[in-house]
Amino acid sequence: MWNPNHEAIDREKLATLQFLRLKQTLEKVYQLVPFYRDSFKKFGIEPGDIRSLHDLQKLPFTVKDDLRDNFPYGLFTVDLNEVVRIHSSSGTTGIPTVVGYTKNDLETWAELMARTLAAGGATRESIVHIAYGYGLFTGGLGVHYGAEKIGATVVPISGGQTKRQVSMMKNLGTTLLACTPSYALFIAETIADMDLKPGDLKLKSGIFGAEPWSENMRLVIEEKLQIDAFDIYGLSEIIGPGVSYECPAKAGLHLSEDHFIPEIIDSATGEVLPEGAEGELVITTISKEALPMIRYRTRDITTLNSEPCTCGRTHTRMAKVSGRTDDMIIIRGVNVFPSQVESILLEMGETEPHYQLVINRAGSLDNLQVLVEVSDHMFSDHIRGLETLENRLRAEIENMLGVSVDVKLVEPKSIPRSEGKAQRVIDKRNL
Ligand code: DLL
Repeated sequence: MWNPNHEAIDREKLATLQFLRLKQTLEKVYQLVPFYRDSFKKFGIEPGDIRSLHDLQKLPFTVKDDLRDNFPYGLFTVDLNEVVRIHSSSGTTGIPTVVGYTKNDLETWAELMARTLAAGGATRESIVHIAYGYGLFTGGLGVHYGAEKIGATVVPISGGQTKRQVSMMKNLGTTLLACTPSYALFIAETIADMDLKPGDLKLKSGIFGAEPWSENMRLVIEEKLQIDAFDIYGLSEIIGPGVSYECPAKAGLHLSEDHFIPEIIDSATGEVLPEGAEGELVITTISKEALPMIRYRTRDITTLNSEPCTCGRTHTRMAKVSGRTDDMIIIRGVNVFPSQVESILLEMGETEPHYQLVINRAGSLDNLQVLVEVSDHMFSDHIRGLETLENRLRAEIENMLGVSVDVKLVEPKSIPRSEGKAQRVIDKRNL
């Protein structure tokens, strides 16, 4: 554990610390950010009305559009002179959102990433290969500062040139890989293409995140790379990676509650749900200086569990994110998440772990097609076998999801590989 004093803090002490930090944050945003002052006033509330952690529920939510409306610096609580770093979130449409960090924010971020890396097996002896993108995306630099804080040896390679990445890992004796889970799969495939075996590398573990990946995908990555694979979660608006991370128990991601207060809400009504219920994760930051966020709606779907963990950390655990409220595909009234399809495909284990969902509209009916790759051997030898497999996959997916789908087995390597976040869904209805 990187910081037992905080990661294994007594939960009563934690609540006291959280309340203190929450009060300070609320006073600050109320005084310094017109947006917060106005939205609190609309709710008829002042920071002084928040008398317990439970009262947090009385405050209004903040959403991504609020950042866009106040672009670029409108929600900052400090003078720009105090801001030493800008990142930008990876949103695909409209005005981007920018986030800022003071010197202390960068220090907090490095601390949180040191916790994340240590939980994923990093020590001073580790050689950490960072294949998350460097730049405005928070993945590369976020992991970088945490790894340096631990004293590990950092290889800041960023994404791309995958064969070169493999050679570097082999030659440098890399022990820990940091990238998206989809890129980890691509790296595993490239290792095989180069006639190497996982055993030719010294990799021991990987910290993978920035996109949803199923439990079955973990097993595939662990098997193909012969490593221990850990899930790490975060979002730019809150700080970047480092919001929550898996420990060796791999029974949920510990969310650093000394810096963030999580809630789960019903995304349709906004109502706060009891512990254990699945819903949208909402986060309030309680230590951020440049850009505090009050009840930020992440759109990520998960559950919370504050029962003690076998690892000794006391911070609440969030379940692996199953998807985003805005990634949910509604096919003829049935809600489908790409990760559910992924889980079924990998569970059956007869295809390659590369897939894409394509949605078309024929007349007024939506049609979901699942493209999934098969092995070279299967594709060239067994036309009849392919049809039978397509039928079996279709039956299994339909049975689990309760909606009819088309399954199309496609040639090896025909689905684009990603170096960052994979594009799992192609929605042709809006084109
Ligand atoms: O993806 C930060 C990050 C970098 C996290 C590297 C982990 C590793 P954004 O680009 O702002 O930030 O995207 C945030 O990505 O709201 C989730 O929908 C998704 N996401 C991030 N981590 C996970 C994860 C970074 N472990 C958005 N599982 C979030 C599922 C994830 N989804």
